[in-house]
Amino acid sequence: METKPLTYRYEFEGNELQGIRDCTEEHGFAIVKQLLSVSAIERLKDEVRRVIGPMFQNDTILSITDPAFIEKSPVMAELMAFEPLMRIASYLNGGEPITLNRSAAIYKKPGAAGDAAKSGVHAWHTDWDPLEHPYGANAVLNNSGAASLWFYLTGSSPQNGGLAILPDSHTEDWAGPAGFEFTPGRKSFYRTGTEAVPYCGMDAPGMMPVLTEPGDLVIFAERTYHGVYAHRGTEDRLSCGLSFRSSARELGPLWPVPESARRFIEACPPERRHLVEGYTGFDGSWRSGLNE
Ligand SMILES: O=C(O)CCC(=O)C(=O)O
Ligand SMILES: [Fe+2]
Repeated sequence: METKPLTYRYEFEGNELQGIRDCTEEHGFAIVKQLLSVSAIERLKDEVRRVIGPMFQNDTILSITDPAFIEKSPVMAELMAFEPLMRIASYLNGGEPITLNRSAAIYKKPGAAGDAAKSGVHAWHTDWDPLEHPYGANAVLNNSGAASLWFYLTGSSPQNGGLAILPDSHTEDWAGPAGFEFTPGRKSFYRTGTEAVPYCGMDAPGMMPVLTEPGDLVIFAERTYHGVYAHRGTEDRLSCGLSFRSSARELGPLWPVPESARRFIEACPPERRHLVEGYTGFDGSWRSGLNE
C-alpha cells in the first residue's frame, strides 16, 4: 500500500479552532481528540443501541444506518448545546449563523465487510452527489457546503470496521487516486483496466486509516472520499454524526418537511431553536422535478 506519513498535523485539541478549520479546508479532514466525556460516549452508545437495535430483523443484516437519528435521540440533540462541539461547528462556518443540515447514526456488527450483502457502505465514495435531475435528498444536503462531524463511539481502526479517508480528495478538480478512473458522477473509482464498480480495496493510493478513540471527533469535508474497513472485531461498531450548514445557504427545491422533523423542531428548547429553524429532515423517497 502506498501510504506516506502525512507531513502536516491533522490531530487537534478542541480549542485549536484555527488549526481545525485550516486543516479541514486545506486537506479535507481533521481529527479532534477527546471531545466527549466517558459518560457522554456511553449515553450516545446507549441511544444508538436503543434506536437502531430493534431495526435488526434477522442475523443476516450486519449494518443499519438511520438517516434522521437526531430526531429520535434526545441525547444526540443535546449535542447542539455542547459548547466544545458547537464552537467548532460555528468556526468551520466562519462564525456565521448555522443550521442543522442532517444527522445519522450507524450500527455495524462484526462481520460487516466490503461488498458483502447488508453490510452498509464500505466501498470508496464521496457523500457528495451531483445535482442532476432526478436527484434525491442526499444530493441536496450534500451540496450545502457542510462538513460532516462524526463520533466513532467505539473507536475507528482497521480491525473494527473503521473509516479510512483520502486526504486532499475534497476539491472539485481532484484527479482521483493514481491508476484509477472515476465511476459515473465521480461517486467512486475503480482501478484502470478493471470492472467499473466502486472500489472496496483498502489499499487506495494515498489513503489514510482513521485511527481514533471513543470521544474523538472526525471531521471531513463534503467531497472527501472515504472507505470503510471490514469489521473483524468482536464489539458492535456504533457511530453517530451530524453536520451544520451556513444558514444563508439556499438549498433549492425541497421535500415537504416530514412530520417527524416538524415535531423535532417544535421540541427544541428556545435557546437552540435558531439551529433548527431551517432544518429540513430527510425524505429518502423524494426526487427532484417530480413534486414541485
Ligand atoms: O460506516 C461508515 O463509517 C461510513 C458510512 C458512509 O460513509 C456512508 O454511509 O456514507
Ligand atoms: Fe459516506
